[in-house]
Amino acid sequence: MDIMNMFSLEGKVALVTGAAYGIGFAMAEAYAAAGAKICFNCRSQHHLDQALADYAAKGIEAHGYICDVTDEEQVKAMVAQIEEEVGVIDILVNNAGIIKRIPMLEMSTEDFRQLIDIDLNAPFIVAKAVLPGMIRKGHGKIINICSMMSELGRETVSAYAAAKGGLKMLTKNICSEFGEYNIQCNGIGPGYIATPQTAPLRERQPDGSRHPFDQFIVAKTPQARWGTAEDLMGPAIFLASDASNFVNGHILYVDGGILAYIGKQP
Ligand code: NAP
Ligand code: GCO
Repeated sequence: MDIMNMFSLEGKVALVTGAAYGIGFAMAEAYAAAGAKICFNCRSQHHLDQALADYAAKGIEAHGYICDVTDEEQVKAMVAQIEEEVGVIDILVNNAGIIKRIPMLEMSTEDFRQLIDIDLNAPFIVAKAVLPGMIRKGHGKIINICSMMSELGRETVSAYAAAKGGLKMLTKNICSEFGEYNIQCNGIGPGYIATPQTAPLRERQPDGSRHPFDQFIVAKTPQARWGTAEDLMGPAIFLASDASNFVNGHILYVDGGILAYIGKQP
C-alpha cells in the first residue's frame, strides 16, 4: 500500500470560503494539488475575477461564487449551485473573516456585532448548509480557521478574540454533534501570517525601520519570522484527508511555536 495515498484529495469537492487571496487561496491551491475540485467565494466581483485568473495561472480550474457568508439565503443558494455544478461538498474550510483593531471603549456595538457576524455566525451558517450533504455521503471534513486569539487576548481585538474563541468551541461542538456521521470537524489556528489582513502590522515606519508590532511578533515567535500562507498548506491537507479520519475536535496551531514561548528577552 502507498501510505501517501491517505493524503490524497482525488475526487473530493472542496469549498474554501473567502479564498480569493490570502490564507484561503493558499489552502485551495494545496487542495487542488492534492487532487480536489476547488470552489471558493468572496463578496467582490473584482476579487472574484482576479482570483479566477490567479487560479488559472496556476493551472487550477476553480469554481468561484459571489456570496456573503453572513447571508443565509446566499449561502444556501451557493451550496445548492455547487452541488449541482460540481458535486456534494466533501471538505469545507470556514476561512472567510475580517478583523477590526479598535480599542474596546472606542468600538461601537455595531462594529462588534459585524465582526461576530462574519467570523462566528457565518461559519455556523455555512456549516449548517453543508452538513446535510456530508451526512448523506457518509463522510465529511470541516475545518474552521481559528487564531492565536482563540487562546490569547490583546489590546484592540476584543470582537475578533470573542469570535475566534467562539469558533474554537463551535468546532468542538460540530465534532460532538456529527462525529457519528463520520464527519470530522477541526480547526487550524494560524500564528501571525503575512497576508493583506496583517499588512498594517508589518508596514515600514517613515524612517524605514520595521513596525514595532513586526519586531514584537518576531521576538514572540521561536522561529523568529512571520508565517506564510504556504506554511498552512500541509496542515490543511492533513485535516482534509483520510490521514486525519480519527482526529476530531482538535485545533491545530500552526504558529511557529508562539503559544509555547514566553518571548525573547529584549
Ligand atoms: P484576508 O487576506 O483579509 O482575506 C479574507 C478573505 O475573506 C478575502 O477573500 C475576503 O474577500 C473574504 N471575506 C471577508 N468577509 C467576507 C464575507 N462576509 N463573505 C465572503 N467572503 C468574505 O485574510 P487572511 O489573512 O487570508 O485570513 C483568512 C482567515 O484566517 C480569516 O478568518 C482570519 O481571521 C484568519 N487568520 C488570519 C491570520 C493572519 O495572520 N493573517 C492568522 C490567524 C487567523 P472579499 O473581501 O472580497 O469578500
Ligand atoms: C492581530 C492579528 C492577529 C492575526 C491572527 C493571529 O491584529 O493581532 O491580525 O489577530 O490575524 O489572528 O493568529
